[in-house]
Amino acid sequence: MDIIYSETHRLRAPKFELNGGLLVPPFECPERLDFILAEAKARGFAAPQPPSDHGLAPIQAVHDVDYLDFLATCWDAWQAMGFKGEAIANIFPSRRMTRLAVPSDIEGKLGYYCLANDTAISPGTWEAAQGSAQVALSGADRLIAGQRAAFALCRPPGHHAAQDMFGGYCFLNNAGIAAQHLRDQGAARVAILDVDFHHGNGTQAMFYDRPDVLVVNLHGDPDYAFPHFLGGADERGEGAGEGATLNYPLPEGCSFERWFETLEIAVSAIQAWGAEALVVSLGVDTYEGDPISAFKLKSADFTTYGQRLGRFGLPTLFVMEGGYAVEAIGVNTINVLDGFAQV
Ligand code: OKP
Ligand code: ZN
Repeated sequence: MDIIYSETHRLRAPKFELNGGLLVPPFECPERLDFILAEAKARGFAAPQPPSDHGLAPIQAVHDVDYLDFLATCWDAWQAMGFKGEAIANIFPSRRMTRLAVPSDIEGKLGYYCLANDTAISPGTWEAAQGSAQVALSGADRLIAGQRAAFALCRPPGHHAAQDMFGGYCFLNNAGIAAQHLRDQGAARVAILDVDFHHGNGTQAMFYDRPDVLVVNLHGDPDYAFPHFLGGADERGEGAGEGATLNYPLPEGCSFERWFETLEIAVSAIQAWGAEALVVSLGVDTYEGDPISAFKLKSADFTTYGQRLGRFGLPTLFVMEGGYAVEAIGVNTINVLDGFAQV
């Protein structure tokens, strides 16, 4: 299985994350990918390959132009204000704040496009986000060329990013961009299976009214888990997309047995829907040792579900999302890919 990877991810290196009322070193850090690369090498995977440049057009196919322009200019505009720290949003268009115009002021813009103030914009963030999207696009190219599977080792992650929103460590929705690219290159029906602990609100929003991309999430129930305001079982798509969104919220402390039973249901639904290609939003923060999540998967369980996805038999693009137990992220991620490849 080809691994696609770009060094540009290192440009995403914020100093701070607002967590528990403190500015702490971000959970989503560059070292995450070092552990994954080291484990891939140790387990005999071929050296990672750089992405090819697809430009902005396939990104614009799912993200709004004004949002992309904001991401491209945010850091410079923030600095021009004379602010000394990283760009962290502090005001949002919440309920009863209904003036729809996008402010020209950068603090206003930042809040307008932000969904969670855990995510600081720092120098190099836009360049890294674009590189991450190119990794996903190049992974999709492998499926288009007829390969059975590919691993897009994306960073920053993407599944919380919507058409016009960043947050939850995400800026561009890599899985969504890849799914759209597969559609544009001839796949009639593409499914996205999001197994990250957190609900992929951005991916869901992006395809909510579309019948051609099925979005399936297994995640911590938003009642107790980030992102809190999307991911209920009753959200099933709208209009032409009715039925093409499926949500399986799961309880705190969820065991692998319960999780895997739910995966079986999700896989059956994807099969019945008739997907031609599968994009897996691969977050390994379902691990029992994850510092910010609440499921109980052990490292061996990642192999088991990788094997299950391998037996499923669809052309499959794995897109890296979360996973914050850095010392275990390599083993857990490669276990999924290895399990898949064993079948
Ligand atoms: C990104 B991905 C507040 C935590 C805020 C949320 C986690 C974002 C996860 N205590 N950060 O889905 O792995
Ligand atoms: Zn996550």
